[in-house]
This record gives sequence, C-alpha cells and structure tokens, in this order.
Amino acid sequence: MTNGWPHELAPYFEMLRIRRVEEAIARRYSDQQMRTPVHFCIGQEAPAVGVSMHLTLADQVMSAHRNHAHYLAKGGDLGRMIAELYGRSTGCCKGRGGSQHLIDTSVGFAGAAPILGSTISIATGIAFKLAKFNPGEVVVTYFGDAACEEGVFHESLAFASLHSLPIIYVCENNLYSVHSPMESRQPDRPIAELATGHRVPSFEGDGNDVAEVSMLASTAVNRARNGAGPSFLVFNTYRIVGHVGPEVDLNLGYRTQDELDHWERKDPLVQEMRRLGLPTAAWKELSDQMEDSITLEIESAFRFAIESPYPDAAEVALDVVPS
Ligand SMILES: Cc1ncc(C[n+]2csc(CCOP(=O)(O)OP(=O)(O)O)c2C)c(N)n1
Ligand SMILES: [Mg+2]
Repeated sequence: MTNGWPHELAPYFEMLRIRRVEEAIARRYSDQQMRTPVHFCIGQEAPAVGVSMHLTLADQVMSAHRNHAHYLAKGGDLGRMIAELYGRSTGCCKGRGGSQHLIDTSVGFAGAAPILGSTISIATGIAFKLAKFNPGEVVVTYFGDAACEEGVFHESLAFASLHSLPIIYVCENNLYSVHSPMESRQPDRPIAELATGHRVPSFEGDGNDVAEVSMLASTAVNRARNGAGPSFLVFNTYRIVGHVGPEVDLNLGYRTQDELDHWERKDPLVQEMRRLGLPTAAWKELSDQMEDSITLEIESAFRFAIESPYPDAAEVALDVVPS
C-alpha cells in the first residue's frame, strides 16, 4: 500500500479515503443511478488497511460482497470501481458485475463474489498455484463471520494445511449475518478455535485497531511467505450502517442504539488518530490536506464514471461461459 503519505500516517489516510469514498457513494445512492446492491464497510476499514500494508502488488486478494475496502487498499482503481457501480463499460468488471463483483488483476485483486464461502475455496486454489509456480507470493481471502459457517471453509483450511499453502484467511467478525446475531447462531463457539482442528494457527485481535491488525497480519504474511503455511486471522469489528444499503437500520430492531454507540466510540479512525497523538494544530493541518486530496480524487472518479458509456448491448454475451 503506497498512498504517498509518510509510513506512520499512511494507514490513517487509507482508512479515511475508504470512509469518504463510501460516504460519497451513500450520498449519491438515492439518485438511483447505481443500480447495484451496495454492502458498505463503514466502521470496518481497519482489517483491509492493516493487512494490505504487508502485501506486494503480486500478492493476490479475494473478497466477498462487502469488498470496497479490500479492493481499494490493495490498490484497485477508484474511478473504475465507481464506474462499475454505475454499470459503465469502463468499470473494473466492464459494468457487468456491480459492487459485489469487483476485480482488478493488474493489482492482484483476483476478484470478489457474494456466494458466501465461494471465494475461500477459489483463493485456496490460487494459493495452490502460487506455491507451485510463484514461491514467495501469498494470497489473502477476506470473509465475514457467517462465511465460517459454510462447509467450504473447513474443506479449504484442511486442504491448505495439508499442502502448507501460502494463504491468510481473514475473518471480519462484525457479529451479524444480515440481521442474525452471533448469539442466536453460534453462542458458545469462538470463531478463532475453528481452525485449530485443521492445525492452522489462529490470531485474534481488535479489528478496529489498525496497528493491532497490522501486527497480526505481519506474522501471518511472513509465515505464508516463508513456506510455513496458512494462518487464520479473526478481527472483531462492527458495521455501522445496515447490512445492505446506506441507511442506519436501527428501526429494524435487531440491534440497539447502545450497541451502535459503543462501537462508534471504537471507530477505527478515532482510535488511530489518538494513537498517533499529534498536537491539535499539526493534526488539523494534516487532516485538511488529506481531506482536500481525497475530495479531489472522489470528484474525479465520479465524473469519470458518469461520463463513461454503458456497455454495448450487442456485447451482452461476451465473457459469459456457455453452460
Ligand atoms: C451461500 C450463500 N448463502 C446465503 C447468502 C445470503 N447472504 C448474503 S450476505 C449474508 C450474510 C453474510 O454475513 P457475513 O459473512 O458475516 O458477512 P457480513 O455481511 O456480516 O460482512 C447472507 C446469509 C449468500 N450470499 N450465499
Ligand atoms: Mg458478519
């Protein structure tokens, strides 16, 4: 991850950038021009940023439906991401995939797909290939707490362990599967213990603390790069807006204002700002500079998207694998 800011400020900048991008999408979503379901990661920016800091361009990343942070932190192009949300031919999936199917192989973002668990096994296949042909390169696959409830999660970990594959399984535990809380699904089973039977080491940490994420990711990535095999990282975090769409959904009654307030106090941006401990005046100047450059980048990305053409209807069958 190279965003032009000094090393100690880069993670904060990247999280801020992702937050502002999603807020901009949220503001324009009701225009009904982005005809794609959007799963926002507002509040969950730290795992993507803390993990990506340890990845090279050649390393591969896969994600699922809540993928914007993973795509951007890996170096995915913002203009092509926004164009994808607008269904334009310049989108990173040629306007055919929408928010849940981002892909940019030029930066090692191998793709995202919303069928829970599917990308865990695809990423494991990529790791199998890298182990044979590109030693030293690693794969990261991000997924939510509910994806660990799919059988393919266990099959993938068993295979990766057996072949000592260079892969890091990253679970973002935001406590919910759509509106079902963890207590009603798996009340007594810590997620981090799921990997133990497969002899895959687990590391669990505060998913809203980018420094802690980075420390744990560094261990896991080094293990994978040096041939020591897979790791399972569990980052505890929380999504601030609804499961899908930009609204805060307290009206649905599955979570409380108190819970939301608790997690807002643990906001990854606020935590990182405190950790940096800069004096107020210096911080104000830096933060203004960051906000200005992000605003310009976002405006240019939306302009690029809106001015781009839609895909040609005559090409609808292109890139579709015949059944
Ligand atoms: C195989 C499969 N079953 C069900 C769904 C419907 N579904 C979409 S998102 C979701 C919950 C995902 O929860 P989690 O994995 O924790 O990710 P989060 O949305 O919390 O980030 C479900 C059940 C799906 N996409 N795929
Ligand atoms: Mg979840």
